[in-house]
Amino acid sequence: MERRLGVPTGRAPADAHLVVLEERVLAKNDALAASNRHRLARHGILAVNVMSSPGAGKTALLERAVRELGADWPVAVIEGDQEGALDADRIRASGAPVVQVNTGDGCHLDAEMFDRGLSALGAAPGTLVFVENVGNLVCPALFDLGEGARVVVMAVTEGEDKPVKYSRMFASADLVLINKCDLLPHVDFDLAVCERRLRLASPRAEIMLVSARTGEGLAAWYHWLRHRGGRQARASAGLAASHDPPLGDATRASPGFASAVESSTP
Ligand SMILES: Nc1nc2c(ncn2[C@@H]2O[C@H](COP(=O)(O)OP(=O)(O)OP(=O)(O)O)[C@@H](O)[C@H]2O)c(=O)[nH]1
Ligand SMILES: [Mg+2]
Repeated sequence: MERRLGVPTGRAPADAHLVVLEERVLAKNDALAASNRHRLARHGILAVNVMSSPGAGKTALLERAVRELGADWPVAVIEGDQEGALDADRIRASGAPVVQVNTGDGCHLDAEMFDRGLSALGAAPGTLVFVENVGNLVCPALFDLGEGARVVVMAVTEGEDKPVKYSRMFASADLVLINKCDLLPHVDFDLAVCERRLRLASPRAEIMLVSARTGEGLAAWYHWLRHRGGRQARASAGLAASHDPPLGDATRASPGFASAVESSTP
């Protein structure tokens, strides 16, 4: 795959203000993402890439999902942060196996980091794997990990303009969760305007209003996940996972396990 990147320069020719660079960097990522997707399908693992700006509530939503889905569906998490393991600690405390991937200078997870995270996680077939991407609404939109679903979280505290300003992120979503709805009475947020803008930015995404604090709307999000998980399981049923190498060291995938995968990105 080829993508084009417009880069402003100080010495553009008279007839152009942009030099168009043909970017093939992402081609390698896309090939590895396709391999990840195939591998996950063969193992009936649903991987959900959760993206948002910093603080929209990704970890809070995942903490609840671990507790509320984990009783009858194995849940594991790959945490992406530039540094530290605070979110991994929170997920571990909620009872799920977790791997922390630190991206260093990088502002997103890529397919190679996801691949390494999966191997370290050693998730059993049928597991629901959440990937909490690095908090920002720009770079993660560009990088396919090979996930089965992309979920974008936005909070009512961020304003209803985000789908317009970061349309690429919202266009890539299968589902948009509008979080912190418990704060609606206290903020200047026009839900109708936001939904109209979301519809334009991501016509195919489902939209759900939720609160990780009160639990409002979460049943619909869990229903959506179960539907996706069932679809993944049916798709993998005809594939012979037994001939695949295991996803990693499954003996390490016990609740509470955390490991750090350091990644250096250019
Ligand atoms: N009132 C309210 N607060 C929430 C809700 N969800 C999350 N928060 C709070 O928002 C803050 C940020 O939540 P996190 O879950 O850490 O956000 P995040 O998206 O994981 O942040 P990064 O990992 O830094 O990108 C915390 O103080 C949460 O308690 C919610 O639904 N309602
Ligand atoms: Mg977080």
